[in-house]
Amino acid sequence: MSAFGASIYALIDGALPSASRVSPSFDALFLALLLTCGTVVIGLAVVILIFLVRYRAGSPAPRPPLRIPPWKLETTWITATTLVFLVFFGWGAAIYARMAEVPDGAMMIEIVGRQWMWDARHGDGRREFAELHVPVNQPIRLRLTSEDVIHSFAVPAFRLKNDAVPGKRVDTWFEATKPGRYPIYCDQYCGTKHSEMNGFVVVETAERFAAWQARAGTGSDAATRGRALSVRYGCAGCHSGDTVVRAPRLEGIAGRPVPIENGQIVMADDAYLRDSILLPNQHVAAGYAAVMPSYACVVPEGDLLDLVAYIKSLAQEQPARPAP
Ligand code: HEC
Ligand SMILES: [Cu+2]
Repeated sequence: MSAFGASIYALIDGALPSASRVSPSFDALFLALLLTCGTVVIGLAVVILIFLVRYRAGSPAPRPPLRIPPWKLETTWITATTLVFLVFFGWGAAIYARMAEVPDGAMMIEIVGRQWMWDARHGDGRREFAELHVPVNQPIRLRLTSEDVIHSFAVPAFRLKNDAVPGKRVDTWFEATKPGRYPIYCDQYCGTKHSEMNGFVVVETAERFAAWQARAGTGSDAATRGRALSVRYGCAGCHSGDTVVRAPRLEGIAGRPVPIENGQIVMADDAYLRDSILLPNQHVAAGYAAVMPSYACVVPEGDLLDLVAYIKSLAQEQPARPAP
């Protein structure tokens, strides 16, 4: 690269660094589209200008009749442009597929969008607000959701942008390739302080990330918070066994098959636990009355993650479920 080319590149990289595994291929496509469209726009403008002057009314330029049949001309340009755009379509689809497929072994981080902050929860229960520490060269699976309205988690340096939708969990991923601090934005207008819903992804080397983990402590982990919440929301009142209401014990159900009302057996995975809290009448546990209230508009998304973590932490305990 020439010195001039290198400095142009440095300027662009300074304004918008390219710091993820997919960003070079994303940028190559973007540049190719820009060059193709730019060439067409400038080429057309030049031709229009030349024709304007050369064939102005009363100019002596010769105007011979067309020698090729018009249908040939039309078929040629329609075929040529279609082919060019099909190439871009295929190229874009290949990159999209790569961006949509989370690689195996990715580290899972849950992101909850909320008016107006980003709340990140690491696998070990650590929580961060408006900052997200990740190790370099490690694929990260982000599970996005929202507590209130639609937000969009965007990190331009990673060419990453994905909506966080209430009631849905959407997976996306990135792999940072350069240590540094990269801005996070909310890219979906979400109310008064939308423009302040920012943060930073802090990409660190493996050693510095480990040091950060040690410094940040384990904090109060998700399961501990969930235990406190299960008292606050009154779950324990029904589910702790020694109560008037007959409710199944929650020990030892997570990750195991559980019988439900219509004789079916379902796997008590994250989605089942979640649905049991939000839509308890969807799968009623076999042998129990459908008396559990729905917590759909009561438990915010962040608390739901903690409650599910708490029930999962009871997975190893003896199933204390009385025979129905
Ligand atoms: C009024 C009593 C009551 C309260 C309060 C209550 N539950 Fe339940 N829960 C039940 C009953 C009864 C069932 C079994 C019937 C059903 O599946 O709807 C149940 C089922 C469940 C299940 C499915 C268990 C299985 O074996 O399939 C889960 C998980 C659960 N509750 C979690 C919670 C959480 C978390 C809370 C608090 C946010 C909560 N419950 C609050 C009564 C209650
Ligand atoms: Cu937002």
